[in-house]
Amino acid sequence: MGYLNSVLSSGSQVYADDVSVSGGGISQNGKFSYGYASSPGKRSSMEDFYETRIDGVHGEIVGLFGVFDGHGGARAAEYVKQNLFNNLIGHPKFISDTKSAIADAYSHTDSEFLKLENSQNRDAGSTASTAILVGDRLLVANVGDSRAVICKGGKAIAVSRDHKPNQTDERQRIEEAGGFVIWAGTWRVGGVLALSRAFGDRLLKQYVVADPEIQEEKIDSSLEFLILASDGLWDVVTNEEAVGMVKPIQEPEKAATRLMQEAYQRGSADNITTVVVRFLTNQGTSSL
Ligand SMILES: *[C@@H]1O[C@H](CO)[C@@H](O)[C@H](O)[C@H]1NC(C)=O
Ligand SMILES: CC(=O)N[C@H]1CO[C@H](CO)[C@@H](O)[C@@H]1O
Repeated sequence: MGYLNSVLSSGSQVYADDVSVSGGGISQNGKFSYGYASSPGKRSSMEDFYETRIDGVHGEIVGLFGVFDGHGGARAAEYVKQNLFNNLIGHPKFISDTKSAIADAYSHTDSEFLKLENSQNRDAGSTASTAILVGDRLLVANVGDSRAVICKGGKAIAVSRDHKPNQTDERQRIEEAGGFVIWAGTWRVGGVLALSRAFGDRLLKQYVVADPEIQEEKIDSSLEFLILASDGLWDVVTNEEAVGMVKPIQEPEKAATRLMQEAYQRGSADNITTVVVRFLTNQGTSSL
């Protein structure tokens, strides 16, 4: 009995390590480094996706980072990963009016995905939490509850809002569109979905919109790093705890892995995906 227990428990540890992935890199201009870690957690199928990308757009180096947490299957999250940033980079106003380009790219990606879903009579959905770095601007956009948190001036600050159906303005928007929010284990749109905004969700689309909320931060020496993560992290780790764990770890891949492992050890039963971006703008210049 004792032997079997110890084999089983060490087995589940190994399992987490076996299937988890991590990686990272640094921008060519040395302005930021990034890392990611992703694990399907204690269940067996993976519905979290992420994208980390550095690209040149009209001569500017741009960073694009995203976490996409699927529900009702992995299709929506995978589709958004594959298409959202291409649609955004290809937008004619990407540099001149980045915020409206982001809103357009979200809406265009959602309608293209819904066309596929309609034709196949399917109904998957996904959150998206994205961070775009252009020049000295950080633009964070999201639908759903994959939260973005920054460390600025040493403090943890959420730079996205979780889109939950029982938030007063979200509930009002849903009810004005003819929908309803009821308690079914948690607050749910139409008694079904525990998110008030998402990609996909064809059958609830009138209420569950893909309009992102966008927040902007200046990238200056007070901005240390950014964390994007699926609720597999945020269900068991507070914003302050996450920032405290990342702070002493210079290498973003190690920091992202540390967050993922902590969530796993605290028993998170969900897919866990974390992305950490460290801003290097003024590193090493403080002594000049
Ligand atoms: C929404 O419901 C959750 C419980 O599911 C609760 O913790 C939270 O405070 C509620 N938020 C609002 C704005 O009512
Ligand atoms: C391995 C794992 O936890 N998979 C889960 C990922 O998330 C989706 C939706 O929350 C679940 O249905 C999977 O079981």
